[in-house]
Amino acid sequence: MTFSIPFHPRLIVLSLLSTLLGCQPKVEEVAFKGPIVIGTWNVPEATTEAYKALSSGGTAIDAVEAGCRLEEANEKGQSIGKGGLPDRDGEVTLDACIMDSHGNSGAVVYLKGIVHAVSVARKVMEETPHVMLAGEGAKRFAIEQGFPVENLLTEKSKADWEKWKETSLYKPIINIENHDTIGMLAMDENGDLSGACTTSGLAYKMAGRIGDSPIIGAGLYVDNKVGAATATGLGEEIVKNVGSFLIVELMRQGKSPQEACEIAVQRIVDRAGDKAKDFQVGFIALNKKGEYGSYSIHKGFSITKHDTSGNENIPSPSYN
Ligand code: SD4
Repeated sequence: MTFSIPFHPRLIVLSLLSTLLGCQPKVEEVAFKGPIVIGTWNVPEATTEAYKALSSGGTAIDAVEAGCRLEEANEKGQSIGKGGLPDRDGEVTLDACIMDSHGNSGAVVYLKGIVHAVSVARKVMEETPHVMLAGEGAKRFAIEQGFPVENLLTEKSKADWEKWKETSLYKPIINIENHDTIGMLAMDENGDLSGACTTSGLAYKMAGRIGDSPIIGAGLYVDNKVGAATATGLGEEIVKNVGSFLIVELMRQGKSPQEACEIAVQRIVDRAGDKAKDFQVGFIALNKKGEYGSYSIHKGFSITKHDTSGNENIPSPSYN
């Protein structure tokens, strides 16, 4: 399945100009320019927030940070930021990363007590010589940067964890809700790409567990010459195939974002075999022309896209 490119007003202007000048370019020769933002799952408020940044001349990196921040602050989302479900010891720990159009990246893992993990990741990228900070060090750095410390465990998530302890059965559930870890990709008016991914990880994970979301190449990858990809689902399976990097490399070889997402899912299914019945992985991708795609192992995944034609949640095609 291939999604079509929205017919951007700039293309019309370029086409009219070139007709007047007597040289009609082929549409494919004209690079599509943003703004466009896509996000994993049904996140219309986050894409609206990101698009607001893009349409007021903001950069793609500002847009993805703004969109992710909105979900991190949303206490109802139990997979991200404040209100995230805890690990099996009752600790909410956050993982996030961000990558800009120059190939810079920053990440935090096992971050406790700070809501806006994505912004701490951006600070790691911009203010330190490193790409990733973990645990206590990440928290100390966030406090130095002026981030407030908060209790991230809400009453609802605490009650759910206490209920879970009655059985203590660890079994990540496919599409537990229609809204989960957020990965966002954006192209700004200059045609530059950026991405971000933020999560509280899998509910009731072992203390110290890190998934794909903060790992550059697994949960997110951006190459401003080619495109960008991000992931959601069972991180252990995404890491093993370096999913987001794979998708960008496939786009580099000429695959569309849709084809690249499908091949990456197929790769995971081929490796995992029968076990793939029991876990979900979903990818979204955006290329330099503004074409996008999404694919998951199981039904129920979706992509939210905001471009000049509006804000839309689109069910993702899937392998099963
Ligand atoms: C993780 N990929 O920590 C994340 C979880 C997730 O939808 O995406 N849930 O493995």
